[in-house]
Amino acid sequence: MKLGIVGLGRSGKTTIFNALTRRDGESIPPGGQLAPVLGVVPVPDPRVDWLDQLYHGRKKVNAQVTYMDLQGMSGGVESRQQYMSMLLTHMRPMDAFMTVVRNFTDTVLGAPDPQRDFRELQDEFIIADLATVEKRLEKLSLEEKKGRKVGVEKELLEACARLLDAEKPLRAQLDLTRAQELKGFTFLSAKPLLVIVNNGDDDAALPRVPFDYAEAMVVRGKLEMEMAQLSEEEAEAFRRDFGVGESALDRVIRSSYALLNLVTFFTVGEDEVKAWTIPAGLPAQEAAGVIHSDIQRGFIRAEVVAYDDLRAAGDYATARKQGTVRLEGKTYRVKDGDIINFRFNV
Ligand SMILES: Nc1nc2c(ncn2[C@@H]2O[C@H](COP(=O)(O)OP(=O)(O)O)[C@@H](O)[C@H]2O)c(=O)[nH]1
Ligand SMILES: [Mg+2]
Repeated sequence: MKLGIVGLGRSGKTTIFNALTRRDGESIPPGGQLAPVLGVVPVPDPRVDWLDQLYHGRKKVNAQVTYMDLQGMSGGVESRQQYMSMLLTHMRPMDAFMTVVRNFTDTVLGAPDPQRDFRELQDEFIIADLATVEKRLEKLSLEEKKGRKVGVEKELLEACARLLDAEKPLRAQLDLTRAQELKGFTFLSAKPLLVIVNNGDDDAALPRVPFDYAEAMVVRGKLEMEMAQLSEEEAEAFRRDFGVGESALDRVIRSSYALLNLVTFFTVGEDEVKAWTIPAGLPAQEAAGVIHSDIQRGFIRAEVVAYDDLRAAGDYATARKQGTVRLEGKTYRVKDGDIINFRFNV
């Protein structure tokens, strides 16, 4: 899963990136240009830990999340134009965006207004998409004049334009951009959006303002970054003192899975216990393809046991005796927590 961290200058993007990826400082590329910085973190999952204990001696491979931040203007406010053009270039391949909005008083920018900042960024995405749509529509009407049939794509794009003209993100009507004819576009305002409200150190409340067509959660960025630098025990004490429950990393990842409608399944191989991330409802044969195209092509059956059933049984042999290990076919929809042994033939 790839999450792009976006937001206005000094909203705390780099601070939150550092908290999530346990880094300190900012990467300053030569020439003072903005550059994408990637951080890869394992998805914390107690189920992988338990499986790892059951099958000890094997390698434990958690699912991974990649975060992207644009860095290079430490402490300064990036020029809006430069930032947006970098964002368009680098953020398009991301699965979803995390928009950081400032909700603390800044020494340079003053009092916060999270709703205004959110709206401003949302508008940038809407304007960028509108430009894409209009350019394509112009091209299509030229082709139409030459006699090509452009009907469905044109209608869909016109519907997009109406939505965007009304200052609504394409997320507001997802079936539009999911249509086959529009698959080739990567519209920014169609990507799922998690709003990270970056609060000051002593405020844990979510501001009571609407963030249209997005999910919102509070992260105390500076506090979390400081915590991420501590040892496990120190962080525990710190969390208690500040009334912080789960770490931001855990909460952000969980919200992102929910937002993107993702689930995790597990495989136990000869040498490793591994977690895989897939869209909810994916058929078993396609889930197999996430591991290897050979397994998808030569798919015969999936031997499946639910994590909770295996956990209750204690081990695989007992689960089998209890009848909770099942054989499933190609179209079985993989569920969160399934432990799967694919049988295939190539
Ligand atoms: N008080 C406070 N300051 C923060 C918080 N998060 C970031 N800052 C400060 O705001 C400034 C900009 O943060 P930075 O992460 O560089 O923002 P970016 O431009 O969005 O990457 C820095 O001086 C941070 O120390 C926070 O949660 N609380
Ligand atoms: Mg930054």
